[in-house]
Amino acid sequence: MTKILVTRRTFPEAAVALRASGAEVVIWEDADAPSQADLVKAIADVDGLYAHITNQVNAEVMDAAPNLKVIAEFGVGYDNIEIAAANERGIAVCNTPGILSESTADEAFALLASMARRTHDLPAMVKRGEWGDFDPLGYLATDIHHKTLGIVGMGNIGAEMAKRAAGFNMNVLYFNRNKRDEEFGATYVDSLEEILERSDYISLHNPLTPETTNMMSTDQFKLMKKSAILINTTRGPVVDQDALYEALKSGEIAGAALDVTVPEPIPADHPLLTLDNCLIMPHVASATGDTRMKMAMMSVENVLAAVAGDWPPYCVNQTEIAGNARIKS
Ligand code: 8YV
Repeated sequence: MTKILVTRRTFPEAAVALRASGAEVVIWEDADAPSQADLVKAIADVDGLYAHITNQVNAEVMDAAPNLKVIAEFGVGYDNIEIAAANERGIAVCNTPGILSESTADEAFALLASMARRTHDLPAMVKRGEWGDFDPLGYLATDIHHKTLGIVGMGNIGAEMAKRAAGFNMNVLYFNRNKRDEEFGATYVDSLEEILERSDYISLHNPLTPETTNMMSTDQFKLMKKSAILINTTRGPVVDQDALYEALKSGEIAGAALDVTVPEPIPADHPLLTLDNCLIMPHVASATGDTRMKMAMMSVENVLAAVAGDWPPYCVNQTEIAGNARIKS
């Protein structure tokens, strides 16, 4: 009998759809993710894995599952999956592109607005009874309108961020590996250095790769304006956090809002959490009820197609495994 493993709890609708296929469906119902050892044990006779960011799906996990045909990631980023190992073994890897772009850009823009207009720190002062008595020079914020937003990585999420910024009358620049032809209302600049120098806000939207690991470090913070604010909703390791702490503490840049950190969860005693000019969220950019439901149903679609022997609709390595795919009988 076909077996599907879901590594975290999911929406009842997703569970029902999986079970309606007739497959045996095992859902990891604990509030906590399985440990790597638990995953290796649970995956032994599994055909389809519905995976989450909380586990590394590496060669060891794949080798524990000789029948595994598909890894369907709940999310657009799949840097927790060892793609080369999946390619070697002919295992399809899928993700959930497109549907979470708007929610993610909503959160990125909310973080930008929060840092700009100080909704991240002033409410705490009010709670302490520090109203400020309309001091004309007190509690000054930074404008959003007519400031320059630099978008690093112009994929679907970056494009949604550009649309939001246009609605706020911002000037929008973008830097991407390739200049894109579409009209984003954004101006292409051809180096990371230039976009860092020219922007009041930098929002990161590029995937985590060996090239983008620690892409933002001491030298990059030095290039940014001292008044600039960094927004990171992509992956924690894109930012060198030690360098960020120094840059925020010394005033090299004015602020940072991070949805993603290293590690996740960030420990409660992490130095970044001591800074008033740093806002940290618990990796929730896609976490609205509607979007998470769409992500779950897309993951179900991917896993069910593959265990039935069809190419899953959102396969990221179809070309790479075309010759040795396990989903073709
Ligand atoms: C999710 C994400 O929060 O899609 C991604 O790449 O990081 C987020 O949407 C994450 O995958 C939750 O499992």
